[in-house]
Amino acid sequence: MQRTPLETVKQSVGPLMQAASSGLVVAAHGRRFLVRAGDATFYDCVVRGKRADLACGDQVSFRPTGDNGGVIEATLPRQTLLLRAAVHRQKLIAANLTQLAILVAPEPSFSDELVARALVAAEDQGIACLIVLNKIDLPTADFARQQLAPFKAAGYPIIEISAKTDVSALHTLLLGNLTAFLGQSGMGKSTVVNALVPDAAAATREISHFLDSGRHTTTASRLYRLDERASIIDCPGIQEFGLAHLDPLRIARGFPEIRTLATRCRFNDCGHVTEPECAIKLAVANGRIHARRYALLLRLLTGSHTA
Ligand SMILES: Nc1nc2c(ncn2[C@@H]2O[C@H](COP(=O)(O)OP(=O)(O)OP(=O)(O)O)[C@@H](O)[C@H]2O)c(=O)[nH]1
Ligand SMILES: [Mg+2]
Ligand SMILES: [Zn+2]
Repeated sequence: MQRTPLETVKQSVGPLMQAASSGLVVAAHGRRFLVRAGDATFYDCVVRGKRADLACGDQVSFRPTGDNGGVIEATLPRQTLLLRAAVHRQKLIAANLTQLAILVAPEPSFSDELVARALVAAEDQGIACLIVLNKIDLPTADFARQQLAPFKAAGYPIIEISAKTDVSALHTLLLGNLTAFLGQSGMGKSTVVNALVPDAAAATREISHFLDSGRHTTTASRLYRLDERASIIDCPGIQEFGLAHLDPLRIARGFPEIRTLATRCRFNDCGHVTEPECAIKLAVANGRIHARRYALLLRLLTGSHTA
């Protein structure tokens, strides 16, 4: 009897091999990934081969292996990829983000350079950015506001909240977006996410079980679905944000107010540092561009490339 090609394949693969499914990476920890399939079941997956360059938000094709395990076989093309990079090492933060919410707080103190770096990496990917000032219930909130003035001048939305009491100011901004909450440790990212996600406690239990960790500080990124129109990602705290994957021109373009004015520089490839007739240096001198933003640009152009 003649077999069709498909029957031949089935025969050689055998009955143990299950059909591939598609899913979304909802937690990433080292080489392990929690994947949510279309029917809302979770699979504890590994990646075939050596490379595990996947992140929360990635759409994948995987093959269930029984007992809720799976092997990821392919990643679908990404709309965006947020990453940080040292010279020989890069760390993926999240895939397919449409929005980045950088969380800062009056206490512990935050680094505006870290904020600037994260903004540049997101701008480079066309990801919309906003800054969330959390813990405005603290008496030191005004100092944090002053520290954010350069970003406000650059046009970034700054949303003020106190996650312990009210996060409603964030709701409408999340609609239609996959938003990651990123920032230094202790800024309140998980507190915000838990306040936004109705069943976060249950989801957190599910994922802590997966990661086998009961620690307070977040050790792995987690994606939560708010409803059919909005999902959010709680990221572990970061201390540094290397931009080694971006050349000086791309770093400068990551500053929207500089990007807009750079067309007026005498040279097309003006680096805004030593060149004559630079519209950016002129704008800094006359106050149109905030001096601190320019200082941050210079730091990013010459600064550390740790990730
Ligand atoms: N006063 C005050 N404290 C807050 C607020 N939001 C969060 N906190 C506190 O800040 C601390 C850190 O909060 P987390 O949500 O764990 O911070 P995180 O950014 O997730 O930290 P990592 O996971 O380590 O990156 C906790 O003790 C929270 O209770 C707030 O609006 N006001
Ligand atoms: Mg956390
Ligand atoms: Zn210039």
